[in-house]
Amino acid sequence: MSKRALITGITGQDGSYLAELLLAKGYEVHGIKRRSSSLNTERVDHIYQDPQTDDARLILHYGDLTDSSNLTRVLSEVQPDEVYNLGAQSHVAVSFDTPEYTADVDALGTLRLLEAIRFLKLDQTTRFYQASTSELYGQVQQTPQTELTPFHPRSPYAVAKLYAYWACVNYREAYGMYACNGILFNHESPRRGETFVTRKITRGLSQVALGLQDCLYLGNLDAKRDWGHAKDFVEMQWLMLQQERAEDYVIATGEQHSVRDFVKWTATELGMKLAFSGRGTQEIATVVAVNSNRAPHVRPGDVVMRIDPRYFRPAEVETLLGDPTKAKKQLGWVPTTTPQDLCAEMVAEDLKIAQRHALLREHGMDMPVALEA
Ligand code: NDP
Ligand code: GDR
Repeated sequence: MSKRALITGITGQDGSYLAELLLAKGYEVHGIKRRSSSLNTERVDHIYQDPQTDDARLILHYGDLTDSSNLTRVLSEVQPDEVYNLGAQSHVAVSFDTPEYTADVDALGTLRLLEAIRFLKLDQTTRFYQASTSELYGQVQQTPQTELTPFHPRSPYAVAKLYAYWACVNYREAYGMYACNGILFNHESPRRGETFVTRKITRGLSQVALGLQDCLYLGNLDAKRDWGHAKDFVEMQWLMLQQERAEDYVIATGEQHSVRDFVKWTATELGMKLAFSGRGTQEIATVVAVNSNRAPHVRPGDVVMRIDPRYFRPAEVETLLGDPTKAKKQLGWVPTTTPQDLCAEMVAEDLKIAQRHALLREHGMDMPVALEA
């Protein structure tokens, strides 16, 4: 009999890669999707199977982490061997605007799931993965960060995730549940949401290169992150649930770069050489040389990046660097993608999207390009 998994957040970046991985391993995969006014299944459309067919192995259920009765019903119907709780209001900056909602989904949503598992007496059979985060370290107490580094969350998002982290540990200790926290550092891909910084940069500068946008506006360029590839990271989520004992693991590349570095790599991929000048909110990036085959709409002297203070956060996480030694030893973790290769892959995909937009524009079939990011 094939294993059955339930993924919250299946329509997100990680959910879509994890669903692919589990389907390839022969699982029956159930996912919870939210009702929205426009379609929100774009990331899983390519693996969607018609529910009318008898052997459909990807089944989507409407639901929401704020709705206990829904979660209980779906869990009761599915009786999963493994639950991956990836659903979340996952944007740190947005959590300052919607702190209560973020706590409801990210903190209480996790508790609702754990409690539903217990209520349905699935706690001795169902394994649980919690999408914990390097944001827990916040104002870092020690570098690099390990499973033992103290937490100091710096946003409503991180505070909510801290609650979820401890709820997961508590259900393991109190009820003997197989429940793991994956403390994952930033991971990106061409499927990354458009408002996270890496994707915003690769998408924005691709549009600048093709004349669809004049300039990219960013916030804190000095922030440093440990960026890996989402595809690599979801495999570790699965592996954490295949061990003899439930434990918590840091997953990171062990390499750190700044947002400014990511802007430079992206520009290089697009055939632009940039010079950064000015300080703080006055900093700009000017094109000093350009390959006009790759960035036909850009000229030397163009300012392609400026700072918009709106993108600074009330409390910033300045620097994160993970130490994945435990995952390397126990899970055989080896990151396969360098951050520069990750950037190149993201640029290649965003350039294709920008080229489609440019082509439509050329033929008078202009499609509005989503602006706020
Ligand atoms: P995304 O933002 O891409 O996906 C989030 C998913 O959660 C989407 O499917 C979204 O649905 C769903 N969701 C949002 N609100 C609710 C809700 N109220 N009820 C049910 N589902 C909801 O995130 P990622 O894939 O990048 O991240 C996956 C998880 O890992 C998240 O919990 C995130 O906080 C955590 N994490 C991510 C890291 C990263 O670098 N990517 C690092 C560490 C942790 P919809 O599509 O409808 O919006
Ligand atoms: P993060 O990712 O907050 O680390 O959370 P994000 O890409 O949003 O920010 C990374 C850093 O870049 C700085 N920054 C900007 N960020 C955004 N979004 N937009 C900008 O214009 C901009 N300019 C500079 C930020 O200030 C920050 O320092 C992500 C999410 O996926 C979380 O869910 C996850 O838990 C963590 O990664 C690990």
